[in-house]
Amino acid sequence: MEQVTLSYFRGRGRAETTRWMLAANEIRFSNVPIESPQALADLRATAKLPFDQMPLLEIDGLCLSQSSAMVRYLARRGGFYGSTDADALWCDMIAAATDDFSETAKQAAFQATPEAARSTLQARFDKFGPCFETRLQSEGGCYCVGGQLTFADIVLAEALTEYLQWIPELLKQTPLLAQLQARVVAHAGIASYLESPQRYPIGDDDYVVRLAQVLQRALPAHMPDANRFVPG
Ligand SMILES: N[C@@H](CCC(=O)N[C@@H](CS)C(=O)NCC(=O)O)C(=O)O
Repeated sequence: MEQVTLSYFRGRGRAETTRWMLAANEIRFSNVPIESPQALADLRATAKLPFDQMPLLEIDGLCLSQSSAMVRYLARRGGFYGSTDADALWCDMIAAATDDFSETAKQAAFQATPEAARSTLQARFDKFGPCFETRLQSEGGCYCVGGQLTFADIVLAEALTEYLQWIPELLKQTPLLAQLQARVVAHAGIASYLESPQRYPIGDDDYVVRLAQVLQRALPAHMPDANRFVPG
């Protein structure tokens, strides 16, 4: 049986939505952590990265690049793209808005202080949260599209889960979003993934440093010796 592998840093980052979608499909996979500039150079030398970027998902004899393409491939594979063209369009629109919303969570560990991260996250939630809540309300309350679980719910719940780790009381005023997040994390495949050793911890300073080291790029300016990994 084919091994499904996901090559990325040892962390959630831009690979996490793909992990949730693999879990929703109950597809077993292995994380392949890329932990040094040489490991990244070796991966690039395989020509499996068409844009020289991670993550890389290897599945069904294919090398998938771009996390949004991975999520949609897995949505089609598992029937998480709604039932009609209009459903698919709404899935795409909600997932794209979720990309805008979740980027702030991906950047949170790079902020100078936890307070700065929380305040940026709260402002972003204040912009998008009511829109997502309204959408859920207009769809009957349970799911974002067509009364069934789609990848839009899964990526939105993944983003909300990140936000909640920073601001536990975030969803007090948006009960439908709170219920959606709880419903998705209770999905059998996703719940099992979240309890597994494959689920990495939330990004912290160590993660930020490891990422800069692998990419040989500058650290956030508030960190000591911010250019320590930049080749001279
Ligand atoms: N839109 C892409 C972004 C991928 C991306 O920026 N990957 C980073 C690591 S998180 C990377 O490989 N950077 C190295 C580079 O761009 O050369 C996705 O979501 O997959």
